[in-house]
Amino acid sequence: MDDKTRLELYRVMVLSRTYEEAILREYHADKKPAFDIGAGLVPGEMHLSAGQEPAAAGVCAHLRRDDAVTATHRPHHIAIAHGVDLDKMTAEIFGRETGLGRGRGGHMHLFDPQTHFSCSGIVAEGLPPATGQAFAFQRQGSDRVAVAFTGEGAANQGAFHESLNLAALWNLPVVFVIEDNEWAISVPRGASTAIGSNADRAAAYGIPGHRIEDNDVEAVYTAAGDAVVRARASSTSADWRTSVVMPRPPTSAAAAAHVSASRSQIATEAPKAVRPRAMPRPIPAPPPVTTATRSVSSTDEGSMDMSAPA
Ligand SMILES: Cc1ncc(C[n+]2csc(CCOP(=O)(O)OP(=O)(O)O)c2C)c(N)n1
Ligand SMILES: [Mg+2]
Repeated sequence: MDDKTRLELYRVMVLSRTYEEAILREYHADKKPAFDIGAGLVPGEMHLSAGQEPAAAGVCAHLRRDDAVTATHRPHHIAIAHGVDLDKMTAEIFGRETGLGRGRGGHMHLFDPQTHFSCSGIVAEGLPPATGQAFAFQRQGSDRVAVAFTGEGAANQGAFHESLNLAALWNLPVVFVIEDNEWAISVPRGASTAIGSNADRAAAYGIPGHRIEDNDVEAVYTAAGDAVVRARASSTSADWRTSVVMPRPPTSAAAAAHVSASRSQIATEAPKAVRPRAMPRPIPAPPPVTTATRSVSSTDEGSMDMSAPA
C-alpha cells in the first residue's frame, strides 16, 4: 500500500471518529442531569461506531460515488467513508428541513441519492435492497457495484441468507460486509451464532469467505479490493462473478466470494426468475376475535448504544 492510500484511510477514520465525538457531545448536552432519551435536540437513540472505522474506510476506498451502499442502524462511519455530505447528514440527525430526508428520518434512516447511500434501523434490512440494486446494475450492463454493510447479529436474520443465496445464484455485483463487534445489543456472538466465524457461512452459498483479525484497515482494504474488483468485473465481462466480503472489527473478519457463470446464463435465467406469476389465492379472513387483546405500544425496541464496541 502506498503512503497516499494509507493517509487517505487514516483521514477518513479520523474524520469519522471526530464527527461522532461531536455528535455524542451534542446528543448528551441537553439530556442531563438524569438521562432523558426523549429530551433535547436529538431525541431518541444514537448508535455510534467508535472502533469500527477501519471496516468503512477500507471497503469504501474502492467505491465510486455511483456505487450503491446500504448500511445499518450504525451508519455514520460508512456514510462518511462513502462521501455523504456532512452538512446534510448532520442536519438530518438534528431533524432539520435541510437534512437528507428533510429531518424526517433521523440518524438511522439516512438516504442520499447523490452517493446512492441508504441505511435502516431494521436489522439486516439493507441486504435485499443492495442485492436488488446489484441486479439492476447487472441488467443495465453497467460496472456499478452495490455494497451491503451489516452487523454480525444480523447475519442470523433470514434476509442475510436470502440475499447471499440470490446474489450467488444470479452472480450479482454485490459485496456483503459484516462488521463483527461481537455483540448484538446484549447478546454476545457465541450465544446467538452456531459457528465461530461468519466468514465460514459464505461456503454454504458456494462462495469463499475470508476473515480479517485485529481491526486491520490495510487487511480490510486488500480483501475488499479483491471483492470489489470481482464484483465490478462481473458486470462487464463474460465471466460473471459475485463477491461477498465480511470484515470484522475490532478483530475483523472478511469473506470474499465469487461464482462464475456465462453471460447468457444470466440473460436467460434471471428474467425467468422474476417473471410475474399469477396472483396467489386471497388469504381467508381470520376468525372473529372473541377475547380481549392486549394493547402494545410501538416503542423503538433497540437499546441506546453510544459506547465503543467491546
Ligand atoms: C428486524 C429487527 N429485529 C430486532 C431489532 C432490534 N435491534 C436493534 S439493534 C439490534 C442488534 C444488532 O446487532 P448487530 O447486527 O451485531 O449490529 P451492532 O449493533 O452490533 O452494530 C437489534 C436486535 C431491529 N432493529 N430489527
Ligand atoms: Mg454486532
